[in-house]
Amino acid sequence: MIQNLPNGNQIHIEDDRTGFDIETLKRAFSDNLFYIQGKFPEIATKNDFYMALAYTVRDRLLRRWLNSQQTYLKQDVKIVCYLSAEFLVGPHLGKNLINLGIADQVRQAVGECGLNLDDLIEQEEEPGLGNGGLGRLAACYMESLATQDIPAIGYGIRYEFGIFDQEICDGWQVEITDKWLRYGNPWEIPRTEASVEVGLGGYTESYYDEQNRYRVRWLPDRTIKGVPYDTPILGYKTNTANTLRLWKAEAPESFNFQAFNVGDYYGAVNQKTYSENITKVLYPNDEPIQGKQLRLEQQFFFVSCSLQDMIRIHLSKENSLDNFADKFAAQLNDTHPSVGVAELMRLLMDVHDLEWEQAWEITQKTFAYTNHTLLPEALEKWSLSLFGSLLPRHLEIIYEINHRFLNGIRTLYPDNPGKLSYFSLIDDSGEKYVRMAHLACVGSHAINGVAELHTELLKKDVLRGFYELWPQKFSNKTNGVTPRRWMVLSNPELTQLITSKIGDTWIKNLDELRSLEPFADDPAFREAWRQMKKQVKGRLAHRIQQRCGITVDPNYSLFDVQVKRIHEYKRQHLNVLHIITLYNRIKKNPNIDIVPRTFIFGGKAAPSYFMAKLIIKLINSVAEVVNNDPDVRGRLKVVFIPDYNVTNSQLVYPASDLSEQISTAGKEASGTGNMKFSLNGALTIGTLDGANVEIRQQVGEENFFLFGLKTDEVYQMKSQGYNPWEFYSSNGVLREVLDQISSGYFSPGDSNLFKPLVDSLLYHDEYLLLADYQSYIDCQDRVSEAYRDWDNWTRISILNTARMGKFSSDRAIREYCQDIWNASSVPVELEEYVQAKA
Ligand code: C3B
Repeated sequence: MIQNLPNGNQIHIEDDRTGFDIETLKRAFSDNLFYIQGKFPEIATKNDFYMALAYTVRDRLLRRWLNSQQTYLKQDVKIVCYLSAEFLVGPHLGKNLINLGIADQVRQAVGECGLNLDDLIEQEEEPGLGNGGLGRLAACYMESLATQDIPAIGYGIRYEFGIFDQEICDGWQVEITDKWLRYGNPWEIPRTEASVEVGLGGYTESYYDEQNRYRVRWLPDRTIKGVPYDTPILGYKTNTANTLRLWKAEAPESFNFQAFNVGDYYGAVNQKTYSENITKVLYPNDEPIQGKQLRLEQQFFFVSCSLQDMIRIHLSKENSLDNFADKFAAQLNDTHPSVGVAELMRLLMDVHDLEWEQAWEITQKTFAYTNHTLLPEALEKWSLSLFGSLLPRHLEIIYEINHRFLNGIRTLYPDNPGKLSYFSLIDDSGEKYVRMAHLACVGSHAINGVAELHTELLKKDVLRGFYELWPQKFSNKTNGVTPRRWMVLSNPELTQLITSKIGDTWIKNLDELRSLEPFADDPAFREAWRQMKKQVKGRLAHRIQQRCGITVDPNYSLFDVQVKRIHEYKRQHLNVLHIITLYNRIKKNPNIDIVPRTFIFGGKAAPSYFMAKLIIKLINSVAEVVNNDPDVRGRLKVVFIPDYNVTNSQLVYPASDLSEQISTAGKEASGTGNMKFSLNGALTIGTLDGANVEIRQQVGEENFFLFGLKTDEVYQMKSQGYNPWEFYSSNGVLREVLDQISSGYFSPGDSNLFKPLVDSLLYHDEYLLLADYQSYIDCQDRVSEAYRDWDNWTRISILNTARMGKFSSDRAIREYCQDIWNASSVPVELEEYVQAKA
């Protein structure tokens, strides 16, 4: 901080809330412990120390945040609004230290206070406000937006309970409520003054306004208050800090007076509980939940709050909404916020008096839609009766959008009722539904998939008609991940090794990793890389020992890792078939020369997804047998890491040798874990699915273990009437594995336990495990052979990291900014707040 002296000179003063000096940090830390936590060191808990440090860091964020917001207010900027029902941001403390560039100072400062920084970082409860890939992508994108100085707001839901904590009991998943707010959240600031009201239910009526224009108004029968909670999202080594604004539902101010007056105390409390329910809990499915009213209420609630907020911000700077779309870009993260199309129309017409045509132009120019899935069952739809009873005005608007849209279709395809029912926003083939993807497509000026293959399949299949109609709306935006969290924070050893050779500018410009390539041929560098990998694997081995009581060998064993949500299409059970195959080889020939492997799994199953939960049980049951069989002599180990989340994943990616990306071709939209592994030097075994295709292109075919059917072969096999039984009966090794599972070999005393799983493979096998089995096993044998040549494996590992620059979320965000959002950088200058007047 600079202070002016009376004589006009200036002196440098370290401010306790902004300074980076060690002494200043120590003073601020003690101060916060005393004045915020109300503790002195002797009685402070670890959490008190964590909180004191978090506030110390938050103060330093606030300065940048307020400067950023001030800059956006003063300047003519376009703001990117990322609308997402999920933001899986991960713990803040460590990340903010990296982005502020003060990790070393703070480590020293707390060290001098007798504390260990890593212990304090570990205290943080991560905000699990997402299920998996989609929510985590939103978090990476917020970080990259800030890093590239793009004004942005992330709009979402402040769930009181995030994704459940997973415990494993007797091999089964048990779900525990995630009480992440229990000890307070130092990173958020409630902004009660910016609360908004959201209606639900009721009816609509038409009227004529003073100018005798026909108007409609919505008279909801319930009102919910939305209170924003803001969390600053700081960019890496820049002054920009953007806002993650999450909405909490509360009862409106006025809710209880009347009820209290008539003595209906319970009725009043009931209404309060009802309101607060809306943001109570995250739905723990990574596919949509059909027909749950509360879920639709959540979606509408946060979208309406956010759009009202955007309009308020706009009108605080401008006197008309005419140029709204020039000042805001709203990205729909999947269809979850797509009811926003109807809500923005309503706000513009019913509340702000615009005519349909202008409102529609603004709406289409504002919104863009990202699709994240190809699973047909995952396309969101809401029954007309539910939708209409909750959002009667929005249903009218959707009918009108549909009417106008289908008029256009009728002109384009005369006498073609098939086209009308194909395109309609209303599915009326049976019970009637609102099709949210159609609403999103029609209401947006841009539509994108999240990997090249995925976008092609959208155009060819899922959204084919829309592509034929509006080819110019479609583009691909391959996902990316932030190297700050997934390399610098998670893997300091790797970061240091890379930086020792090529400097540290790669952290903001990931393409520079390419300059690492020549070092792949440098024996000394390879040795250093190997040592680094060993050290990082040792850290995970230690954690596995602590958490699971299983001893694994970080030095000679190949760490073969599959971490992601448990899903049949992701085929964790194919991985298990391979483990059993290796186990059987050992049982037949205990002295067989086999490459030691540690199979590591992690991931949550949706609580109502029976098959996924059975897969978890199978993994743990196989682990029990394999880990304890003396014939195996520790050469194979199977580990299921409980409660896979952002925090745990940061230990896992760096320690992996082999990344399992083995979904059925055409099912995984992109994947982003695949990128985190490869950036950390793991080699990939994978199908030609999602972003695997592009990863393979980048790292080189010879450095990627490819197996399995291609997308068109999958389609072909299915259309020819796939019969898994043929693979079962013609492959003795596979048959033995499946028979073993059915016979109860891994479930002593309950031979029927895994019958549903085996039956599903033998009689349906929707995801073609049996068809891909042999190809997978052969490929895994090539992996083992490759791993025997450590030196060459290391070379390939280095090349993997060096060639992954494309998968930075910075690149993805640049593409969105250019092609979809028309948004640009707005650098933020730090202003001095303390200015003594001369
Ligand atoms: C996921 C997809 O399953 C992944 O392939 C993809 O990488 C990510 O989104 C991010 O694009 N996804 C998800 O996590 N939840 C959904 N409801 C749909 C897709």
